[in-house]
Amino acid sequence: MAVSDWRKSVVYQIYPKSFNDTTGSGMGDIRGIIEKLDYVQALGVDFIWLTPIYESPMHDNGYDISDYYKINERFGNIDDFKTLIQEAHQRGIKVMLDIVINHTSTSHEWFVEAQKSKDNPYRDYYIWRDGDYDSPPTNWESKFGGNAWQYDDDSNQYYLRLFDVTQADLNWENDAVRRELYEMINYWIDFGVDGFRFDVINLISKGDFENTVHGPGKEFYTDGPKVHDYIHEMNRSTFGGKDIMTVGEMSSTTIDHCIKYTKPERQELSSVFNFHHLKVDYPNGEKWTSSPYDFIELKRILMEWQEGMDQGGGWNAIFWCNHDQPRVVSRFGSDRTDEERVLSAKMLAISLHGLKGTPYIYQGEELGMTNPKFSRIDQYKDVESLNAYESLRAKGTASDAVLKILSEKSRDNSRTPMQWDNSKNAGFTDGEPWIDLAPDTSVVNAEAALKDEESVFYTYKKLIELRHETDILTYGSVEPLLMNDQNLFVYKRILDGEVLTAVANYSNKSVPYPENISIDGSVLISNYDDTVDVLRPFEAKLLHRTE
Ligand code: TEU
Repeated sequence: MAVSDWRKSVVYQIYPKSFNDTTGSGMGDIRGIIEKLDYVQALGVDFIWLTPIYESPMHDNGYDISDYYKINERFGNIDDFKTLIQEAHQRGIKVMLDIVINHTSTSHEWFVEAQKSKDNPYRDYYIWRDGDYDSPPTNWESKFGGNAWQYDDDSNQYYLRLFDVTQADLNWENDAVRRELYEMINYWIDFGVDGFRFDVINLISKGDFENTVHGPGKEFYTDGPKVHDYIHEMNRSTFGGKDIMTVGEMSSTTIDHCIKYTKPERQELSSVFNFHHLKVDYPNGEKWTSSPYDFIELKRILMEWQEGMDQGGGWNAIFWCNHDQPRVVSRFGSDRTDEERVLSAKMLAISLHGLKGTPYIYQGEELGMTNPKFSRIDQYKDVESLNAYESLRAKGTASDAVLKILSEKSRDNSRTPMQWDNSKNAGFTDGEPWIDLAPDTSVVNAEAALKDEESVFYTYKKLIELRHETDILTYGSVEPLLMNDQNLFVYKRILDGEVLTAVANYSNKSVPYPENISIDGSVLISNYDDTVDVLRPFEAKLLHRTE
């Protein structure tokens, strides 16, 4: 379906490697996505976002691109992608590509050339600094562990890599780099894509390279000095003024910067992802721990961003899950019993989709897919998880304890294959899946969900319909309520004499309705059939009234 305003769009994220395999390779492919477009259409979303499908050695599952113009042959070819766009468009679904331009793979020909010598014309496409072996230029840390500078024997210099050693950061100071990247983006616009997700785009402008005094160094490249100039220039040189929706992935950013990134008159991006609300189970900022999440803090951060962006004229992307995060039902809901799984998955959906911004649904979230609870290290494939395992073991943490942490925090929790039906490998592949499936495929699968009117799938479908039809969900302002309540997440949306109230009980017990505020109106959606005088375990609803 075509929505009149892009701000009413809902996006479905596809992780191609784990979506649907048509060749028996054990990895998903583009033809597999085409095969499932009817399913995506049945859900009712406006866009699909594909994580990177370009040529890549896959050290970071495609976020290490070796050729921006070629399709990864594991996923298919350019004709398959053309067909995917056509078939999606026929169903009223737009296609969003993932653009990774903070770094390239070290297998990219630019880097291969750059590494040949200090005077190679491509040398300056990347960021090089002098330094002897064992004394890197700064103490900046890689997001995947270790120092962010990688030593190059031949030249006795270091190149910067904020992620894996095979992901070299591009030098955005170099005009030629920016021109090449804009040309590539224009190629994909001409090809027919409708939107872009820009990977870690707020890290492209690096600041003070001399600084070695402080800790990990984030402050020297996050929302760096020229980042807004670069993004504005990219907008003007590529998608600006066209019918293209964009979202920037913003690492450790601030509300002030995100207002700037998304305020329409600044001509930068349509919307932003920020991750602050997904760090509420990182005590003292430490991800690699096993720890309950802080509910009050979750509400505080979500509401701070809702109000801040709203008042500043910015635009959020709203989401619980993606390919870097654990499954939300296992994280903020409950997968203890199937009843709790279904109730809490619906509750989380309702509670999030009442917010202001562009909603994103990560493949399988609409089924209430859970973390797989892997118990062995050889089940993990993700470079970040494997590095974390090594580093925690080296610090003396017992293997069982590390495995427990990974089972809660690893990015592989959301990368297990999509569960299509109750057959072998959940219908994902006829071959050997590249990663193990979650164990609950007989209960949690798309075929069963489509047949069951009470499934999580239909809650998502209804929420998408509401987003399209109900203006207050798109445009209404946001008012937080009961911020210190230990169980309830309640907020209001307000627009021209209309009030929408979202109420959600995040606990698995019944709790009384709050006394001091009125929670009333007609029920737009709920995960229970009726209303009683308490809020039952994981009960959630959106209520609408006219003042
Ligand atoms: O992620 C950026 C990023 O910093 C995180 O989400 C990261 O995965 C997390 O902090 C690890 O704890 C993007 C992509 O989404 C991710 O898959 C890539 O690995 C990364 O960029 C590098 O391109």
